[in-house]
Parts: sequence; structure tokens; C-alpha cells
Amino acid sequence: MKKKIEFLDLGQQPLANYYLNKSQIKKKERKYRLIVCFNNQNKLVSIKKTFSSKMMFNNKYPYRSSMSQTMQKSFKELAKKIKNKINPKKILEIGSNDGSFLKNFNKNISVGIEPCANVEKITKDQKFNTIPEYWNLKLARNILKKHGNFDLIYSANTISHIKDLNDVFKSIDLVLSKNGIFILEDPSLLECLKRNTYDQFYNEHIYVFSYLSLSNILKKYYLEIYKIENLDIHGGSNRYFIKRINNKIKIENSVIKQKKAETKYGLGKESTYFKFKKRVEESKKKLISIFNYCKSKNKKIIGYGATAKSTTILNYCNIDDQTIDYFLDTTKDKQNKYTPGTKIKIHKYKGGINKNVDYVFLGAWNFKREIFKKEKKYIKAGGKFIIHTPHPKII
Ligand code: JHZ
Ligand code: SAH
Repeated sequence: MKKKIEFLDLGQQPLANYYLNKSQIKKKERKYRLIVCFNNQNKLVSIKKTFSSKMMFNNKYPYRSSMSQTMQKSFKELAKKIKNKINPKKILEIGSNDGSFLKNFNKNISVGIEPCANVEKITKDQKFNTIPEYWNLKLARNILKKHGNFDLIYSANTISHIKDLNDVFKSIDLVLSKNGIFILEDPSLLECLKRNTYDQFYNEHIYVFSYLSLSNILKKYYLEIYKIENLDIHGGSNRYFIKRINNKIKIENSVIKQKKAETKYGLGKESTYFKFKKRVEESKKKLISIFNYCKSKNKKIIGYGATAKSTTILNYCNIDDQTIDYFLDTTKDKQNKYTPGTKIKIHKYKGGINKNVDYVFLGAWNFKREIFKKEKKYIKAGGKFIIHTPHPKII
């Protein structure tokens, strides 16, 4: 029986966060075929072609977690819960980015791992204990020597970016204390399929985890999930609470519920993924027809939130600067650059959307609530948004 089944072809795609400067847009860009696979043995969904961590995460990395209030609030609430319920003596964060989670903890008890030196500098400058390196066994051994074990390890939106999961979990096993807790937070495959958010696949997201796949992988390291929180973050994420198998903490009902929901939806079956592929192809057709309709009426369209996710949508649907005039984004390192592959200029968000804009393509659709609140004036004046999930539509 074949193990890895290719079910979705998202075409030629650049690296998702590789924003171009002016001199680069005239040159030929490197693109790679983005194919998504399902492993019918361990149920893991992954992209076929992967890149070295250095190619994706280096000292030019533009993403900053702090650009959204929603994320800051979510991290703050989790930190409060951790302090109240787990009260760890030492915390390790893998993929600490600009310190949005870490800043909620005392500097003396927390260590962050962030390989992008430009991003890590932000926390280092604030005297946080952060290490500008990739999480791997060599680093874990050094950390163990220097800091001893950790009773809490947290990692959000990072483990899915590291190809060698064996190395990731061996390293976690090494530094996690005997009764330690590992909290892993990542987009949910179940929600991705339900909401047709195929843009969760891009050249950076190597895996989109489910309970079914993750629990299979964790077993090898004598780790297991004892609790799952379903979050609305990033269009539906799961927060998995993980412990050592011999730790007596009770397995909560939320785990059984998630297992049932995923099994019922068919996350363990090949056919589910081919149905998803069909919906993705329909979604592409519909989105293109919406853009064509707006353009035929000579409407002005801009983008809001130049996301890694929108790199997939724009390149897959061939939407470039002929259709979208420009993007607005609050991230300094994206401003005055151009979107990967589709070369749409990114302007600095200076507050509000210009009155002459008819339609706004919502690249950061996962922060719809936060953005709609902020853009009340534009909405009141009749401004409209284009969104692709769960089905492409104008709102
Ligand atoms: P956002 C990145 O994905 C890459 P992206 C990465 N692979 C990952 O997993 C997730 O993050 C966690 C802007 N914005 O978070 C800021 C506004 O301009 O959806 C960001 O550029 N105004 C590591 O890129 C972008 O939108 C606003 O009001 O898909 C949001 O990016 C808000 C709220 C955001 O992640
Ligand atoms: N945890 C934050 C940041 C997510 S962005 C949040 O949820 O918002 C993913 C981060 O993981 C990036 O800052 C990236 O540099 C980091 N990362 C990528 N590969 C890594 C690795 N091998 N080890 C540690 N961090 C890594």
C-alpha cells in the first residue's frame, strides 16, 4: 500500500515570506512546485518539496507576531492560565519570534529559541534570555547543560515548520522534566479542510497537524496528548497539551472529542483529501470570477495584510499587480517591498483605507474580526471586502 499520496497541486510557488525589493522584481524569481501529500500510515499531511531552515528562516525574516492584537491577547491569556494552573519554575519557548508570548513571563525563568537573528535581536535588546539558533538535538544538549530541565515547553506555529520531527521530539524529550508539560499550538487540519483554507499550505508550512497524526508521532517518544483546546486563532488552531505517558495526569474528554470529530470527518481516509482538492479547485474558479467581475466594472481593488497564506492564493489563482493595486500592511520589513511571485507593491498602513478603494482582498482573513473593527469607517461608507473562506465571496 502506498504511503504518501499526493492529493493537491498548488502550482509554482515562491518561498512564502520572500518579499522582493525593487531591484529583484525585474529578475526571474525562483519558484517551486507546491504539492500536498497525505501519509496513509501515520495520517500526516505535508508538502512534498521542502527547503533548508536557513533558506526560510534567516536574518531577513519579516514576520512579527506582535502585528496583531488578537495574537497578543491570546498569548497573554495563555500565560495567565499557565501561571495559575501549572506554575512552572522554568519555561522554554521554541520559535519565540519577537517575544509576544515570552514577555508575559519573568525574564529569570524563561528562555526563547529564535533562529532569525534580526527578530531575536528585538528580545535580546530587551534583555530577554533568547538564543538565535535552530531547535535541534545539538542545541538541546547545550541548553540542558546550561539550564537543566524545563517543566514547561511552549511552541506555537513553529514545529510545523521543522522538517525533521524525529529530531524535534527527541530534543524535547531530552530537556523536558519528568513531569513536564509541552504545549504545542498549530493550525488545525480539520478546520483547514472544513473552511477550505488551502492557503495554510505554503513554502514554510511543512505540516498541518491533526490529532490523529500528532498522536501517532508522539507515541514513539513516549509522549501523549492529554488535553486539546480548539482556538479560533489563525482560522482554527489546536492547542495540544502533551505529557509523558507515565505521568498520571488524566486524559481529558476534549481529546476523545477531537479524535471522534476527526475520524467522523474522515481525516484518516484518502478520499477526504481528494474531495478537498475538488473544493479547492472550485474555490480558485470562484475567486478568479469575483476578481474578473470587479475588474470588468473598473473597480479599484487593494489587498489588506500581505500574509504568507496570501502568497499561496495569489500565485495559485494568478492574481498579480494587474488586478490588485497594492497591499497595506503594518509590518515594517514588508513595507515598500513586493509580494513574492506576484509583485504587488506593499504600502505602509497609515490608518484607514482610502475612500477611492472599492474592494479589499483580505489576505489576513484570520484577523477579520480585528480588522473589521478597525475599518468601521470604510465599511460604513460602503467599502467591500473579498474573502476566500469558506467560499469566495464579497462582503
Ligand atoms: P498572519 C506567518 O503567516 C508565517 P502569515 C508563519 N509561517 C506562520 O505560521 C504564521 O505567521 C504564524 C498584517 N496585519 O499572522 C500583519 C495588518 O497589516 O496571518 C501581517 O503581515 N493589519 C510563521 O503571514 C499579516 O497581516 C492588521 O490589522 O499568513 C498577518 O499575518 C493585522 C491584524 C495584521 O500570518
Ligand atoms: N510563535 C510565534 C512565531 C511563529 S513564526 C507565533 O505563534 O506567533 C515561526 C517562528 O519559528 C519564526 O520566528 C521562525 O524563525 C521560528 N523557527 C523556524 N524554524 C525554527 C527552528 N528550527 N527552531 C526554532 N524556531 C524556528
